[in-house]
Amino acid sequence: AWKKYSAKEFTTPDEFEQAVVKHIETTLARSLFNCDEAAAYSGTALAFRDRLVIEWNRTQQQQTLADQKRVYYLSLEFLMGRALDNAMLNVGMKDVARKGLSELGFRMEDIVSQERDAALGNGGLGRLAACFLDSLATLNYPAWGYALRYKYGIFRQEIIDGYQVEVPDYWLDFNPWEFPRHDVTVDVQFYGNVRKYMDESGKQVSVWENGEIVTAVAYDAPVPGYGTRTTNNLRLWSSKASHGEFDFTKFNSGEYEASVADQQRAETISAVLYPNDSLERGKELRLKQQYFWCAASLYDIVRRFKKSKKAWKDFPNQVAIQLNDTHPTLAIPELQRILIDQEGLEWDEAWSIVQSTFGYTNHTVLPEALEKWSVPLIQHLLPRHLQIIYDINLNFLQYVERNFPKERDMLSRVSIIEESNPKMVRMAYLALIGSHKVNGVAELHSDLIKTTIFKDFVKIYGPDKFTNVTNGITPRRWLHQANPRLSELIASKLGSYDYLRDLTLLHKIEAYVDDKEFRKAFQDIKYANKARLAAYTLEVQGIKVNPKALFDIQVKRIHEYKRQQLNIFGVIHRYLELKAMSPKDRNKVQPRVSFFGGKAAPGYWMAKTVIHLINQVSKVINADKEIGDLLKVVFLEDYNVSKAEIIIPASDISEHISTAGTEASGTSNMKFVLNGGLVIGTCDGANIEITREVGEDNIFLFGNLSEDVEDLRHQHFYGDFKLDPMLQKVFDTIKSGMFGDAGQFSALVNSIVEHGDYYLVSDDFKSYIDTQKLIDEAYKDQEAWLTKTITSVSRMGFFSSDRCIDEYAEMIWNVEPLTPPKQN
Ligand code: 26Q
Repeated sequence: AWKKYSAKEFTTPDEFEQAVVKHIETTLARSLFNCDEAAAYSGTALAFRDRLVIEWNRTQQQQTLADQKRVYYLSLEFLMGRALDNAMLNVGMKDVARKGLSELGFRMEDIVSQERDAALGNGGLGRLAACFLDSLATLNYPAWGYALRYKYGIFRQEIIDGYQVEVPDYWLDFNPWEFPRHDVTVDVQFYGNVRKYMDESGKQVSVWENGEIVTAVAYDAPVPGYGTRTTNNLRLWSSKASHGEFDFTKFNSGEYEASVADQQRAETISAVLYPNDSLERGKELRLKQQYFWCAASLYDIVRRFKKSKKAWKDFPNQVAIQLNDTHPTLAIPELQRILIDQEGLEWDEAWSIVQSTFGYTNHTVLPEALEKWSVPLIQHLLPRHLQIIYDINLNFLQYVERNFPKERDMLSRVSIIEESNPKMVRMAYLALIGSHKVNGVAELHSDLIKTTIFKDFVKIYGPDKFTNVTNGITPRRWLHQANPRLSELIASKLGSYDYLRDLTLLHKIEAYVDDKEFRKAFQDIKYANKARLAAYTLEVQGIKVNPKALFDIQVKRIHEYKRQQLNIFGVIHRYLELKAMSPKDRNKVQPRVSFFGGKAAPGYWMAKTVIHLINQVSKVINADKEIGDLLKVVFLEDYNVSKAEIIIPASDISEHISTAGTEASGTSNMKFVLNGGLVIGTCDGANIEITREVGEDNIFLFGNLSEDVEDLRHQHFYGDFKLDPMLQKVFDTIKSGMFGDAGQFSALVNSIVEHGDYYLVSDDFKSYIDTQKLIDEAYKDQEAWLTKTITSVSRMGFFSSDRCIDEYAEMIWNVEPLTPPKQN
């Protein structure tokens, strides 16, 4: 019999060093004589990987034997960031490694920062999926993530002459965290035709045939939980030609080039993450990605279920599949297809299994962001699925007709098929109809989907199909890792790090809000974090900022609805006011640094214009000797997860200023407050629940309310539009050419002045400026400010993604945790 392998685990710095050296010399076949930081990173990662893998295998085996319901989180995006720091935290040997590395002559921070981000996502939705994986493992839920193994993650952003330039992000050079499973493959079909025939029993059978086959290869990555042995799996699919390297028939007949071309076409499917770009919508390759990933994942899930030899009606008791937005909606017709075409179930039985299996999370109410695919494209790429979608729609519309016979015009409104030219498949409707629960991601957002985009469906299915799960963030990465000193301070008062597993325990630090020593320590930490960001800003942007100034930060994807333009117009207004002051008055002004960061989708011109304006304004203001440290403007290039870990702990105030009703939740708002920063924000998304938790006195809210937005937009078009006079001055300044050729910014200015100011920048401008003044005043009273921040941190327990995952488990998935055995 085989002996069970037991990794010789390091427990001392010495043993750790041995493990590192072993990996450098044998796994990497490198000499120790030129061991640089990259090699030290590799050795360290591999040493920790060894320890993860043992628990990973154990967890998978336990989950297989336990035979209980599992969660499958289908997301085209997982914005994981770096893995080593997280692995060290969860394995619990970071201090040992720190000592060992130091004996080898390295600083931990330098080694950790050698790792490239796994940037397989655009922004909030992708990072949410990553936080969820962390919480699922930490809470011992048997859960898998499924996504694509993009060769290129989200592009890297460079700023050249003030303009964004996109650079490809090839991240797979050295990735110790993934394990290729060349034996786990799925053949996925595209194109072809559907043949119908009667079988012996007289039953109609459909066969999808003559298609083109692409093979999906599984790559797995371990997802360790914090303070538990549970290590879940993230499975990424990579595409390759179905015949392997070459089609030998083609190769032998001299069509060498054709055979290589086939191979490249197949590999293109998983080549690149799509940026969230309206110009890229509707591209065939994106639809191919979606189906490729859904088909491979479902095949894998079904294969696992079939091993249990259970009856099909048990499928929803074994499997919960969560759809992260509409991107995986094709999983619905795909499961229906598997059940009726391949497993021979009747339509109704299959459909009830499908509906019980899926849950759908919506992340937007913006109509232009709702996914639609043209019927001809689906017909061409997935002919059988189109038939099934039509049958789903027919059944659904018949149901609606029976139950609402008097509301004939509702039928066209709720139809999955939009009767446009060409016809379009409305993916959100298909996702909703094929799921048993639909959730929004913050209270306001969940209310809004019921009264706007899904209004008719509330009538059809009743309100219980709809629910809210307010987003959350993992305190492991967003407090402990990003802000180790604050984490340590909190632990010193609470007596342990238990609060990292139960964030509601944070409320106990409110008792220290008047404790002199605690306050001093808290303030020192904030200052050190600001100094760290200042050093970073000098190093990479070449801009010197004073850490004593008020740090005002807005970092997120650049989008008109998020209103970075409101922020930069506010900065220009501030500059004009400073310039108009006497030197004596200027001396009383609160110095401020306005930080911006975020990527614009490559084809989103207005967003790119906003970036350009920020950089032009930054150039002018930062060079103004008269203004000096009173105002600095910084655009932080290439905002990503690992940069967020430096930026977020350094804020005094952060901006979450979307037009009310447009930001589904926001999650960085939670991260900033948890790290001792305050928020200026609109009554939108999770800002509202943050206010409920921290108290109105501890947040700076401004602007029009969501219920007034429609009327205001109407007035802009049919009343006369009156531009805010302060904003008028800002526009006059831009037009004067102060920030370079004004023509470059005319589209941005005109979107407000001429084209109806859809995002209400002018309506909210005064309220925004007034609130910024309040902030300047409040910041002058440093003691009162500190009290606000400490109080806020202590009240943020609700926003842990652990709470969020428990709500999904209870209300949507009906799954239980699987506790690992005590260490043997
Ligand atoms: C769609 C079609 C083609 C190509 C790309 C896309 C695409 C990609 C990404 C569409 C949307 C996204 C990402 C959306 C997103 O990040 N939404 C955010 O989700 C967060 C988590 O729930 C919320 O906090 C934010 O409010 C929401 O904007």
